[in-house]
Amino acid sequence: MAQGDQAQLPEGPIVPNKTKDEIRAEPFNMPAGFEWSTLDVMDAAQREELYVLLANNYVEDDDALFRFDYSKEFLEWALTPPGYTNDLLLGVRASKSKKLVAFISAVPANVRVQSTSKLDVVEINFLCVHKKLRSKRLAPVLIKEITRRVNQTGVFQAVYTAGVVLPVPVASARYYHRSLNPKKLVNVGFSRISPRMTMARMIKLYKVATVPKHNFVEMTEEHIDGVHKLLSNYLESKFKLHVNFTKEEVAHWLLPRTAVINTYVLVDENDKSKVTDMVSFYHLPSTILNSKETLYAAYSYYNIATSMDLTDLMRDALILANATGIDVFNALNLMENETFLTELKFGKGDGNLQYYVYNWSSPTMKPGDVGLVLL
Ligand code: MYA
Repeated sequence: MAQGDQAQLPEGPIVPNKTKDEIRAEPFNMPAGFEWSTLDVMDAAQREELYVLLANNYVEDDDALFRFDYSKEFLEWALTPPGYTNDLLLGVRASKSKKLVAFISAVPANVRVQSTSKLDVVEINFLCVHKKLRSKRLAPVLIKEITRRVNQTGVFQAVYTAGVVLPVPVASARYYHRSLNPKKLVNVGFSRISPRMTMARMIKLYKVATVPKHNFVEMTEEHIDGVHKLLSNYLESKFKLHVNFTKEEVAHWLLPRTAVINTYVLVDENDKSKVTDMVSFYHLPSTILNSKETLYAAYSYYNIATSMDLTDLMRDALILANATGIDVFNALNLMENETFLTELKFGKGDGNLQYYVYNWSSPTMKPGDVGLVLL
């Protein structure tokens, strides 16, 4: 049955799980001249190869003005969470030159989807085919092969996001952008000066304070338990689609890494082990294609306010993010983000980001039901 028919099915798998014998044992054939190659991103040379492939060939905006420029440190973070394996960091090389020309990744996670509280999945990301090899149906082979490899680990569902509409999204979210460096954003074509606005007024409009209002501190190992409790309770009580993080995963995904992920916490004055509020954002710059300069962007990750209003917390998030030297702060209209976007002067972006759960029938959800941020 095609994924497109899932709306009529009850919640659950579309195609039943396979037994080991039913899963093809050998890799799918590559077109002549290409071969499979798993990547070890902890190896600096291989990480560099992946970086170069993505920096030159990964996602661009519709007008081809910008292309994502995931840093090497970011790729290491994104691809090595607890339980990852090189077998699912799947590359394709040209057989002769050994040049890396395509890639797709799967890393393990456990999610809630609607009434299914615990489902082992992989998160699929970084599907990329070199520009010179486009439209040769390499992508479907990569997808089939990663599916086979994931199935061999006993997992039959996956979550992923894409700008394009494929069969069948479970939710559709929209990016919003908060200018922090309006002059640069206008100069590089990211923003426009609207009628009746001047650059001077724009700079004033988007200026943020230099010091946060609340006493946020950078997350350290001593906050892992507190963050795990706060985040798990929050996600479980509010959203229909979210990750069930282990403590090890909280440590991996949220402990600060320079120019990759920032996390700040507020602890209870009377019980220092209790984290009451958290702010987090990750760094994903883009190459500005006509100038080869870089647009520095932070993306809202997981933000939770219990001792203050969420808008108040996000005002501090903007101040903390601005201090890291970014040009723009981006957020999807997921989770409770709609409550602060207007007041904090976010502008609506152009494209949608579609959320998918592979091989799982599920009623569609509003963006506010989604508590999952994929990188
Ligand atoms: S989303 C990011 C995707 N990457 C980019 O946008 C980077 C720039 N673009 C490229 O590198 C290429 O254009 C790509 C397609 C690689 C996207 N997701 O080989 P082709 C279908 C799924 O001739 P190319 C992310 O990483 C298209 O509908 N399918 O095309 C999440 C057509 O199929 P069909 C896509 O342009 C990825 C077929 O490919 C996407 O050379 C989740 C054409 O193939 C897309 N984003 O290469 C993947 N774009 O004919 C699914 C196009 O049927 C995972 N296509 O319409 C599924 C779960 C797997 C694990 C399951 C485990 C249980």
